[in-house]
Amino acid sequence: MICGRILFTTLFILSLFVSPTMITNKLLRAIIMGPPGSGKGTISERIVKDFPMKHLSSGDLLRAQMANQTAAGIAAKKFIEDGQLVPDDVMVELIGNELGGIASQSWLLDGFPRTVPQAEALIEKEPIDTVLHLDVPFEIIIERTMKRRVHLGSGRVYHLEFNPPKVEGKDDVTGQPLIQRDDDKPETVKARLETYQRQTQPVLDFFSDRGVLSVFKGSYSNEIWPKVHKFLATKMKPLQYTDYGTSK
Ligand code: G5P
Ligand code: MG
Repeated sequence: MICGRILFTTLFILSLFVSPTMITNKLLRAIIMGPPGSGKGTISERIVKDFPMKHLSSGDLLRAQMANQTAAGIAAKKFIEDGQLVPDDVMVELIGNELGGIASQSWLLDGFPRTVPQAEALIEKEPIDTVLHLDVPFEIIIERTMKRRVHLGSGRVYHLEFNPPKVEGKDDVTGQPLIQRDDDKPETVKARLETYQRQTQPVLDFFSDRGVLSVFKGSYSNEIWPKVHKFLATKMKPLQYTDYGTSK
């Protein structure tokens, strides 16, 4: 009886030190989807600034593997340069390994899964809570990707007009050089859009059938961003809200 009281009192005192964030923030398993150049990287950078989540981009991961000339990077190079998808077995293993390393955190997967077999392999291992679909018209994408610049080390993404670096050609955080992606040539972007229609759009139906798909329609990231923030805030407690204005 006395032991029970001591235990109860101890638990009560401990509970006073647990913040509401710790109680309400269950781990969130989220995916962001959308055509090439739709703003997945841009919106993901914003999400991880305002929500306690880890961003994992399959494209950034592949570009790092190519730069380091790993076996996966060498296998992937030809497919990426042709605007085709890297084989499912390579991707499932690569992403599976990475997810293993961040299992204790909430995460946001960008660029994976991109085929129905990848989606099936993922949900066998991970329950997916929510899938954000950036539904951006194809017409505006080619111009966007031509003016894109990226920082290879971090995956930070810029645009010569929409989101220019503070110093031309240099990453804002590290000062290292920015590069233009090899697969951002207009003909490769066209091939990537076709690949998306053929192989990735069925993944949207896959998640819609499972009741976890939310669609965010719009032509500009600044138009889409407040809606994404509002939606995610219903799933987990935000750290803040960053306003990026209304520029297009
Ligand atoms: P990636 O790297 O996943 P994609 O094709 O899915 O490549 P991408 O090109 O990275 O997607 P994004 O992330 O959707 O596009 O868009 P972004 O970078 O944020 O924005 C594009 C540009 O537009 C930027 O310059 C940004 O600043 C600008 N921008 C954003 N919003 C606005 C706006 O409102 N206005 C304006 N004016 N500009 C804006 O995959 C690459 C390749 O890797 C392989 C495939 O070969 C793929 O093609 N791959 C896989 N293969 C098989 N399976 C997988 N799961 C694979 N994942 C990757
Ligand atoms: Mg991207």
